[in-house]
Amino acid sequence: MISRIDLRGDALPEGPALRALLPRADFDVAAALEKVRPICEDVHHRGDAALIEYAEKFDGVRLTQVRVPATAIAAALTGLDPLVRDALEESIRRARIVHREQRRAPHTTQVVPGGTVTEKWVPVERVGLYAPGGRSVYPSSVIMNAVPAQEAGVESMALASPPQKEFDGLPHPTILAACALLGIDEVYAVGGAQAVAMFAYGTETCAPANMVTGPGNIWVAAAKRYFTGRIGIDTEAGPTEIAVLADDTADAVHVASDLISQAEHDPLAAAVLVTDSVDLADAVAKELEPQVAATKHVEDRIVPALEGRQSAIVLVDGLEEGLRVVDAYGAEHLEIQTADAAAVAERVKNAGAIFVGPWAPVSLGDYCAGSNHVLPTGGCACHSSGLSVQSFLRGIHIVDYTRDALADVAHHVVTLAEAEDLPAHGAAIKARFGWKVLTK
Ligand code: HSO
Ligand code: ZN
Repeated sequence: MISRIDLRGDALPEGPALRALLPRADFDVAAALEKVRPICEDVHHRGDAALIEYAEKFDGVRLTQVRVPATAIAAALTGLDPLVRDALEESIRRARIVHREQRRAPHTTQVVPGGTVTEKWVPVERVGLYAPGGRSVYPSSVIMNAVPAQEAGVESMALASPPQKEFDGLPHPTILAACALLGIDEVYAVGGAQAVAMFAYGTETCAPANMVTGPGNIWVAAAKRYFTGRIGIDTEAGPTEIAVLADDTADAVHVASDLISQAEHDPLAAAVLVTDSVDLADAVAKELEPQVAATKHVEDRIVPALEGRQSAIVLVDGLEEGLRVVDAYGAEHLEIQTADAAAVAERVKNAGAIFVGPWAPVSLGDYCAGSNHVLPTGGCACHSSGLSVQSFLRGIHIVDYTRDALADVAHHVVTLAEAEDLPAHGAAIKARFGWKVLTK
């Protein structure tokens, strides 16, 4: 079912050449960009009327208003299964424990006597969160987006999620209930690229936001790319990925179940096992069969995900090569199922999040580890991090120099200004000292 890539024998190539040998999904955001551009501009020009029209076109729902009434949010919480409520509350509690410790205090550096630079951290003022509907109704993702924003001190937060036919045009009730548990009372029944445009431009009912975060399909990713540079975004979330680096100490039953767990998200989801043990590779391949057959989303997601070109068992010569492969791949989620897993995890350079040993599967991180599950996909872990309090903060430098401290460095500033052919820059210094700069 799952393909095999055998990298044993010859020395592994470097960098991009190694990456080219590894599996990855096609997720062509650039092509989708052309399609979302007119939608975004339509929302810009026609506001709520455009949103209502798109709800009818894409979601098959006739809305009278885009804002979800407070009574509907409260009713969703009342109707929530108490066991789900308990679990969501525990997820929120653990996420808060971790994210609260990510807050940053201002820091002042004394550069020279009389000259300081203070870095202060200021939360983004208003954030729009996106929660997908349809196949991916994930209240856990509402938590993973809202908690870091709240812990960062974001004051204004709104959520958008597609209107659902079967719920009278409201977003899915568990999404609304999660909002209630998180204290989010500004919710819009708007989905797709049009939701990102609503937050970016604002409409009659929704004030514009400075930043949009949250997972979504390719249209949401394309809309985020369209607005990049105008508003902040988290990452363009692509299909979920799991890589497992395992040796012959790993339990094939666990490895197989973890691979399937992320394949369950999407037919384009990626499941990659990297191992130096042919026995483990064989055992996992064998174990996948009955486990896949026994689970729910077999035909629509898991089989296409595992059989797709984005998934594979990769055979390597030893752990060192395994580490090179997982670093080249830069998985969204990386499990280390080896002897001395913690020491191996220490050595990994590229991954969205690392799960160490037999008792920390990705599913734990998806819901209740306290870690964040909004993570870089598609190899973006090589340059970006997952969502955190830091994502919602801006560091601002405050520069404070005395006359003497400026006088002391003035000649260097003037020299550099002249070297860059920007004499007015130098003049701004000279003007403060009677147009004379003391040369040292
Ligand atoms: N594994 C997904 C998040 C998720 N899993 C939501 C279950 N629900 C991407 O990290
Ligand atoms: Zn998941």
